[in-house]
Amino acid sequence: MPFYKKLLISLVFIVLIIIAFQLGINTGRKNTEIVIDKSVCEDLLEDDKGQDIPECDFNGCPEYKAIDTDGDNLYESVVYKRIAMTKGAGEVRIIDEGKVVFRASGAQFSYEENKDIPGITVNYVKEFDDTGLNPKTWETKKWIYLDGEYVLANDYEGFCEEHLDLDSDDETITLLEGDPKYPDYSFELEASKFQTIINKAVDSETNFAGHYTVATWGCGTDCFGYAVVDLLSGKVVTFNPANENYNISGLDISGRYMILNPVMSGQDKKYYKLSEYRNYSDEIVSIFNLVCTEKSTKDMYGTPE
Ligand SMILES: [Ca+2]
Ligand SMILES: [Ca+2]
Repeated sequence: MPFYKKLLISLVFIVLIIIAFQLGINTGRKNTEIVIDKSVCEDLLEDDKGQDIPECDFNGCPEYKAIDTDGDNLYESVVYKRIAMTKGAGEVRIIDEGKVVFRASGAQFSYEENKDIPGITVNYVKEFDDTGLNPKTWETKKWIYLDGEYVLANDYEGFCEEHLDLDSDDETITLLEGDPKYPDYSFELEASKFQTIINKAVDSETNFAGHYTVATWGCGTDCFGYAVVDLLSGKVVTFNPANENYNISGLDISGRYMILNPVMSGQDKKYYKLSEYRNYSDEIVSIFNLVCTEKSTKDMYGTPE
């Protein structure tokens, strides 16, 4: 038999083996297929916040990421685990100080860190077509960390007020006693351009969260910049030179929230919170975070006629 014929026969043989092998695997897979309970997609946050930390199994090993999902400047462990071989079913859990504090799962599941606010965003298939194989509709859910729990962000007006404790006097607030400290502008280079305005605000008195002052300046129509200064330490906690189409409200000496009100509907109304914690050297560290947003439905100047 000529060599090329032998080669051809061998090749055909190899191809047959591969096909047979593939068929075998597929049949095997069918038998071990895990059916995804689609109801988990409807209510992503399960009631039993089980303490189980995922382990390696038949579907693979968990993947860990360190992300600050609650805005406390410490990392939580975000664990992604494939929960079935089919339809890309996966689950994500947030583990904070050894406890599972959040779980979400679904088909074709993926997650990402929220870019603007502490929390997590998940994407998954909401519905499959009639064959049950092809995605028909997708859903994205943005969870934000608010007052100790992960809540689903909704864009209705009043959402933030519902979830934040805006009115009550905060007993953890320390009032400034004695003279305020001025910022050392050799460390606060950006803010140094506005030092005349900032120093004037430091002079005038504390207007925010007990021992802070918020200095503001204009930058055009419906535009303002601000700096938050800790009068105990002289530190500039945050500095933002220009916010276009916003004005400021909510500043209170006995409150920790600052609100940025949009001028136009469709913009986000933003709630910032000033929190404090003690670091390992027992120093007070101040953090100023965006903690809640909601879509504004009103134009500040009314709808143009
Ligand atoms: Ca954290
Ligand atoms: Ca934490």
